[in-house]
Amino acid sequence: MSQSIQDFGIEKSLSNLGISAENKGVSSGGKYFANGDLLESYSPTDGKLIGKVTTANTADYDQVIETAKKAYVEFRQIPAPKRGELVRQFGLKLREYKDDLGKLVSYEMGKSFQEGLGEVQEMIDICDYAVGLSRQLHGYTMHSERPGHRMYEQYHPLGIIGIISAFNFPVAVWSWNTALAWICGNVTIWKPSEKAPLCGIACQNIITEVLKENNLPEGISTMIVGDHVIGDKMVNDKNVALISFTGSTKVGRIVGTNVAQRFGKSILELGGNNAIIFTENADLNMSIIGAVFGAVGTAGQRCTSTRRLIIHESIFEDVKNRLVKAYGQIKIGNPLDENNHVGPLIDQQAVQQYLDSIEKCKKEGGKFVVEGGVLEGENYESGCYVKPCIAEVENSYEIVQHETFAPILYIMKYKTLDEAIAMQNDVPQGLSSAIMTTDMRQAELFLSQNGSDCGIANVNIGTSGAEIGGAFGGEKETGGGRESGSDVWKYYMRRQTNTINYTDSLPLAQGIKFDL
Ligand code: UN1
Repeated sequence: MSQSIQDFGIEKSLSNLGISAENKGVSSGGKYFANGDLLESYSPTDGKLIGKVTTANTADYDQVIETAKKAYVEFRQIPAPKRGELVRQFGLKLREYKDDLGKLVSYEMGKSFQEGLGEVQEMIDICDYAVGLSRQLHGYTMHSERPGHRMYEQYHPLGIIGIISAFNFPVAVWSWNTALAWICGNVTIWKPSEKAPLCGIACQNIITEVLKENNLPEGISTMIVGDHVIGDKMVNDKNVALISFTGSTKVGRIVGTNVAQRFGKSILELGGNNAIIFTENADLNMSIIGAVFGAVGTAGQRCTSTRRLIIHESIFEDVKNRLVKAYGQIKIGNPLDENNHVGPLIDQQAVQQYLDSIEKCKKEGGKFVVEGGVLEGENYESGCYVKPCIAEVENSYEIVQHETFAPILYIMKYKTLDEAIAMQNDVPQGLSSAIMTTDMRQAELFLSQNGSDCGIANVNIGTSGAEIGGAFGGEKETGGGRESGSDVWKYYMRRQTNTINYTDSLPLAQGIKFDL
């Protein structure tokens, strides 16, 4: 019996979040406006139109920049702990809207409701983190080589921070950037994914409430739904001090180059090709759960999704059989229904890429031990539901070197741990990695300078599901950026070194004499 989407309360959530059938996609200065083309947002869950959004044209963009510039002059003068208070209140509002926003994420993007809630939880966590940090934007003091001199460093805001985010984390990535950017005294301009624009409008509505309640200018947080023309404008605009871009390596290469060209700053979060090494000492019960969640969670559309399993030859058959059994139990369907593990891919284009990758893999010699395919019939009308699949491959296959945003898991054998680590590292991307082992020598080798070359390296945990407190990001073609925890806040500020002479003479550094 097919359940209608109303049974999951989506209409009510949309109305609570201020989403209408027709929406304006630009919010700045306390009002919504937009004069560009019309964008329609369809749900991959049931193929239905959720709402329409008028996107920005270039004149709208210019207006957004002007509003943001004005707001910045005001906002940077508010003390950091007071800016933290804004973020604290935002975190409280997110708790109120958690259920509604989690549901919208699930409906518009297709991840399971549980994962939608998890994403909003990441937003709440980064707010809590940023509130504490707003009293800890520490700089060093140093001993000067000159007598009667004091030397220290301080951090100032950068200005306007541009955030261009992807469909797969349609709300959390914005908040990782904004929560830190705001406590640091910056204002933000967000271009949400064109594949999840209503999530953008919902978030903007929530922060607008907080800004209004505190009588703060809305230019602190502006949003602009637009296509690549607007993206290009942001990237090439010297008014935008830092661009935080999440997306493909292909687009990230262009973004990084263009921002560098104008000496802007960038944070790039690009593709991953994440592997888990299963050693002969792995605790298989927990390892299988980690691998399966990593591979099929968010239908394989996380940057951190597990794409490769590198398995010791002595346990290869056992692991393969357990995986086949586990995949047999996966329920695919409406992500709002909590009985299902896996929802749809984002759209038909993603389905085509999934099918093309399977085809390529087969051509290169891949042997599918769990077959893929597109689900059809009742409950799958959107045409975006696909079967998570597993292929036995060689790491060197061209398709294995490539990130496909879909639930395709590649498995391969190794003999020695050195060989496994070399395979793990032998891809262009460097985001996340993991080893499953109960042997501390193996674990420590994996974490050493001779081990994983990724930004994230885990032991006895899968590749996805990183916590807010750590720096998130990766090396090589993943782009080198870091977001959220640790000392990542420094990316959003400019460092200034100050030397103060409190004597009545002017000794020069390096012992230089300059007498007049
Ligand atoms: C992403 O896929 O772009 O580690 C981010 C995770 C999440 C973030 C993923 N915390 O899986």
